Amino acid sequence: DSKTKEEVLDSLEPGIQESFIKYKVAVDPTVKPVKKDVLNGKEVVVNIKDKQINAVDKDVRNTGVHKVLSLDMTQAPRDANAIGQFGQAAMVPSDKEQEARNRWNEGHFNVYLSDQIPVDRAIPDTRPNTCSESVVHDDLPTTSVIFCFVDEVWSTLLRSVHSVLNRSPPHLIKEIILVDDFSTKEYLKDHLDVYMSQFPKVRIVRLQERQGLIRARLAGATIAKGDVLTFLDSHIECNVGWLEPLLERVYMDRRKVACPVIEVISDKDMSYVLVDNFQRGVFKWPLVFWWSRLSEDIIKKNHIKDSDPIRCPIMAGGLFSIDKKYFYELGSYDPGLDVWGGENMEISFKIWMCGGEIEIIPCSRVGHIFRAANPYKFPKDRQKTVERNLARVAEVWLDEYKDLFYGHGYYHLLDRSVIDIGNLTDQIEFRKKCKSFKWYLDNVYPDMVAPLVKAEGLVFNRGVRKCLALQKGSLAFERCDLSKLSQHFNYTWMRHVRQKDVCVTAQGKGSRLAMQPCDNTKPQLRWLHKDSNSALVEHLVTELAPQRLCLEAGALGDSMQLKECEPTSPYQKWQFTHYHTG
Ligand code: UD2
Ligand code: MN
Repeated sequence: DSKTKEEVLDSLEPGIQESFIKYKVAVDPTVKPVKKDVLNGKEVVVNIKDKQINAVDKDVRNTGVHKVLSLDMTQAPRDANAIGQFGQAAMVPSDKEQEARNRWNEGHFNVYLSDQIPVDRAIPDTRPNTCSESVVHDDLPTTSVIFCFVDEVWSTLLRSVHSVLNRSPPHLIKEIILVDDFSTKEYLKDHLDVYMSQFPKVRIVRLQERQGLIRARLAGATIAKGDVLTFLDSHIECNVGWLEPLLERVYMDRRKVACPVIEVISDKDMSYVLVDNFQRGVFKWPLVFWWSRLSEDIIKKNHIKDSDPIRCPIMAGGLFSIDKKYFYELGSYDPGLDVWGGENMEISFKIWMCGGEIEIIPCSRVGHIFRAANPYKFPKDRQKTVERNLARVAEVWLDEYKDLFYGHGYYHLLDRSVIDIGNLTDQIEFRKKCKSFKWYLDNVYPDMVAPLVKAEGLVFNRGVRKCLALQKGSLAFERCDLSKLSQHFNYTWMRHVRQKDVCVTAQGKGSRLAMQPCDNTKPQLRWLHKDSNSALVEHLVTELAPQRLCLEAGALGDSMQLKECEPTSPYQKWQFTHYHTG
């Protein structure tokens, strides 16, 4: 019985687009052994140039592999007329608009519509066509699916759980663990237990105080019995065949961490929206998660198919499968991260730098409601919480590159009397086993621009047409000479004008310049210097110097001091030899 997917879909009753079908093939003719390789201790046959892409265990090939065409397991016919059915956009009737508006804040999406849509609605199968060629092993590991939530909307929580139950092969689901991170909503108490008691695989864990998503995930992981941990947000819908391709990657190599493509469930009309292929998760400074599409050049040059796994420098955070033992070998998450944010950076750097890989698997797709705001309260200030988490990650993982993090608007985090980032001893100890951040940039995210300094070289003054030089510990002007190291300065992310470990400093108007040991926490050592065009060094506004002052060369070229800024004065224009953009 090997019908094509199209034939199967054609034969279905109207109104049922999905049904449980699994294709078994004795030997898949599309898999052509090319070379033998040893992956993870197993001998495998690799059928495509790159072993990353598709490998099938030799023995399993002979005994039978199956195509990932496991469609929806729900056999019951669906109400084709229900709103939002098949992932279509739903509309709020005009007499319900006020109600819909009122309920928006319960989840920061259209909660009214979500409640009208069947909890087991069908959604379009958005997998690339080439996914029907891919095969998975018959003996995949089992997984524990972990949802943690705080005050999640009832209908979205249920839809998330149903989508896992309905669209995953039962033998691969060890259990579904719901970790309630101290929700306050009544319906999440007794009701949830009663509702979920019809599904023996669902376990509910209740935290006795608010832990935040990081420690809530850890609480779920601790009790998980599956071979693999699969973390999901609590407002998602897993698409057909989502699980097998993730587990396949972990099976191929237990250090692979597999993420589905995250598709969009519209917060406004709840429609299921297909996303663009070839997206990677990356970061921008200061550690902001970002999507970046592979360039057409790279896709062409490497003959990347739309179903090929994509190496991913940073995971979005919410949805991934990881071998349970490997998760603990990695030291799991830093448990000192609070509530929300930064843990995706932490685990991503950790995975890559300590010997693993993160991949986005295009044949696995999960919809997620992206919300414009967090629908739950932060126990402390939201911004401070996230900044503190990021500072912990930067301190542990970024090495000398942490200046780029702080230098993108986070100078205030350097003052530890203002922000206590907590103890990092364990994290720093673990990190010693891993590769450097420079290695990560060079090998995992080479298109990232991360210059260690903003500008460097000679510091030329346009007025006196001379360069700064350090003579016996004090600053002077000299005829510019690139060969003289005493004329070389860096302009750093800390906004220091520095030579080795001494920094140019000034104390208020009219004061003479001096050199002081560099110290990242001292704001008075910072200078603002935009670029070579507006080339000008201004003293930062500080408590000592509330008015912004500019460094001016004396007309004779024998002195320099802080003066009121005059944007047109060439004596206040300073230019470094070389500027880095990034
Ligand atoms: C993204 C991730 C999210 C997480 C976050 C950074 C996706 C789709 N989502 O933001 O998983 O990595 O970035 O931290 O990649 N929750 C708790 N306790 C809390 C706060 C949240 O249990 O104190 C739950 C929440 O109910 C949800 C999950 O954690 O199920 C993620 O939170 P979110 O949906 O607000 O995060 P999101 O999607 O904005
Ligand atoms: Mn989310």
